[in-house]
Amino acid sequence: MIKSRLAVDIGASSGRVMAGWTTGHNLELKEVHRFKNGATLKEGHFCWDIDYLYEQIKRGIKASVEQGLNPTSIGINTWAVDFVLLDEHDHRLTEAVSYRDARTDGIMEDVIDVYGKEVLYERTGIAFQPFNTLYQLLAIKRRQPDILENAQTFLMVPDYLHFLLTGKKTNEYTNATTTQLMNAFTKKWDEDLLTEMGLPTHIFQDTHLPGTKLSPLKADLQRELGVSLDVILPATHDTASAIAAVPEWQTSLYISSGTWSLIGIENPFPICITKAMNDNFTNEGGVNYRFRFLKNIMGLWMIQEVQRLLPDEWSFADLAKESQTSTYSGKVDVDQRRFLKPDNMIDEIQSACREAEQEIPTSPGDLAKCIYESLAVSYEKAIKQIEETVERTYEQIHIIGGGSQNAQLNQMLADRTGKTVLAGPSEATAVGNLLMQWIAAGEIVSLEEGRSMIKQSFQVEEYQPQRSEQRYADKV
Ligand code: LFR
Repeated sequence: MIKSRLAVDIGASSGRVMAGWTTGHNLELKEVHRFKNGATLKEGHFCWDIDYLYEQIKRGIKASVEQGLNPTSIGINTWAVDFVLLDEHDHRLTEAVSYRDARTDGIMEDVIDVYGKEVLYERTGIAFQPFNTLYQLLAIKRRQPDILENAQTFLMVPDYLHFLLTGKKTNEYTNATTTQLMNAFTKKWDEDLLTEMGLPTHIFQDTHLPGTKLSPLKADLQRELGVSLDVILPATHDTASAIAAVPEWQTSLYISSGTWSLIGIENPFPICITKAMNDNFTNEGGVNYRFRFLKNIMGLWMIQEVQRLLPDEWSFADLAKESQTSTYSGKVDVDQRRFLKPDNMIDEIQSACREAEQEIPTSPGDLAKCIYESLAVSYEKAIKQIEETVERTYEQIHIIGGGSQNAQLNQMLADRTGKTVLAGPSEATAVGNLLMQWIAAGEIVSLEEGRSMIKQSFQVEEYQPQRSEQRYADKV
């Protein structure tokens, strides 16, 4: 009889509940429920519908029971940085506002003016992104100080969903590091920093590591869902879970490819030198206290937005296919802030091309080609920065996540960099989430064992560079 564990993996555009189980040396995975996600405007702010997400999680649990998968534990991961604040009765004082909301506009710049970048980077190791939790909390402090005064509890999105399931409050470590409020060396909340920023220290919970058994489901939920499950903390930051599933951490660069492209390496310590700060690389906390030295690149968000705006229904596969025959050759700098939440992504790309006196992409194929090529240029630049910083070169790039299925982009990257590109598994985040549950339960002994089981259980496609003369050819 199968005994499974459930990974809830919620991304910016969709969520899924995946059941996983081990069979000897193999790992098995089955999708039991999939649902849409997205931020919508509520009283002038882009917010996630957290109650809807909670309902979808419950549906997924029910579906796994109905499908005879006998779930025994569950863990939730989502994107990073976003949170809710609770009052003394544990009622929400805030919506789960999206990191793409404009409430943080200008705040990071103000903080940098006052404190300088070095102080923050040397302590937290976290890259300067306008949407970091630090700036979101300061936005609340500036515009709604009463909310912060009444807040008793700070929970990040997966922490809050775990709280709804169990009644237990915790801040999971990997996600907490993305706030830019944790000290990368003590691996605890940086209370001095919080005080300097005028933020209350009492709202933060003790941090717990991935693999911690949080609690069984609340009794009323057990009755409602007809199952008793343990909640085991995975790496609740999706990128931390995804990278936990990359087998060759010492020999390979990785790209976690989804709404964002996260490109980097795994490291035993944070790299907080000036070059890394100037290149805007981050050092996010990973499983086993490893660090992800990586850069956020705008990612497939750009194509998701283009697809949403196109008058006809285009699948991502169709867009990729169409781009293959496109002769368009213009590129945009995808790392510009203008692409974070433009009113209209197609207009924004076209304006960027116009400003750079390039041909304007108009057809879906040209737009897709422009995005893929521009992403590949940005990947290549980030790879050079990593190799310069750590003073070594890497022979291969391992792409995981939904975007690893984009053969077009994978080949483009192999051709541009001259490196071998390995692609898959596309469900790395769910697998990494499950890995920490299996380790906590003693079904898998260590991260290393888990990673080698992943290697033999999931198919990985290989792309070899084909057009070497193109390497490092054009720059944006
Ligand atoms: C990817 C991700 C990135 C984070 C961004 C915003 O889904 O978690 O790691 O920088 O979303 O939270």
